[in-house]
Amino acid sequence: MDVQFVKRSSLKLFISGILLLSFVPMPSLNAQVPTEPIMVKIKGGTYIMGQNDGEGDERPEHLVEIEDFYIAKFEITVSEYREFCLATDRTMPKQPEWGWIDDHPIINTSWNDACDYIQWLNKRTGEDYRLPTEAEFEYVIRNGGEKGVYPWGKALPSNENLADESFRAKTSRSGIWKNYYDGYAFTAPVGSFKPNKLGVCDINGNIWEWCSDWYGEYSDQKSKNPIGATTGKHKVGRGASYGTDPWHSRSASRAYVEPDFKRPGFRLAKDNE
Ligand SMILES: [Ca+2]
Ligand SMILES: [Ca+2]
Repeated sequence: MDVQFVKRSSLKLFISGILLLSFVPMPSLNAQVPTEPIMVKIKGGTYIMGQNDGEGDERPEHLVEIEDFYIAKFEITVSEYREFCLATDRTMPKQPEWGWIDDHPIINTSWNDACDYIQWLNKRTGEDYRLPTEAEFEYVIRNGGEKGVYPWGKALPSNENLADESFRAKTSRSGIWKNYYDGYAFTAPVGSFKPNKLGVCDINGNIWEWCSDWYGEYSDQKSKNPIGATTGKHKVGRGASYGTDPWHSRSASRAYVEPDFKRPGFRLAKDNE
């Protein structure tokens, strides 16, 4: 074949390639497929929710029946939340003092932020993610409804990032788990510790997390898949964090804040696979 012809053909191909590329729409960040969480199937059951000798709002202990559901193995990470912010032109929450680290849990989100994230993810994936209910959350903390003050029994915790000696060393705070060394003064990469008996990580440590419920009083009646008060002023937050002392790390411990309060993180749940 004539060398000049080959050269000219290659040049033509090259130029038409460039022209073609300039007309093919490049995928934007909006078109990227969002990262979806790894979900763990939780087998339902009946358990005793609350703690009669805890805080007043943990009384009365009452029976709750939970149907099978799915919960995310990990808290939503900084990088997952950043995808959402980039795709929706939203600013990230207030950066914590240790900075944004991709595989750490997102923090400083409001309940409304969490709902916006879920709405975006559902729209993009066609899935039906939601926040866990408070009753589901306690069920998972309790390894599927086990009794007891702490999910790890009476010994020191072994698989959660709590207010440990490294937290005291950094902050001089005294409300800590004495003689417990988990190695993280602040947040840890999600899944740094062994999962609980249900296969879920950081459910009672690292950061505290939003539940779907309006905060309300417990009733002594048995309930099935309770979803909290019908309305209210505060939303429920659950699970201990890197800054939580022993009293507030109890399985039944409840927190409640206004839905635009920006501090917790969150994880997703789902009814079906
Ligand atoms: Ca810690
Ligand atoms: Ca957590």
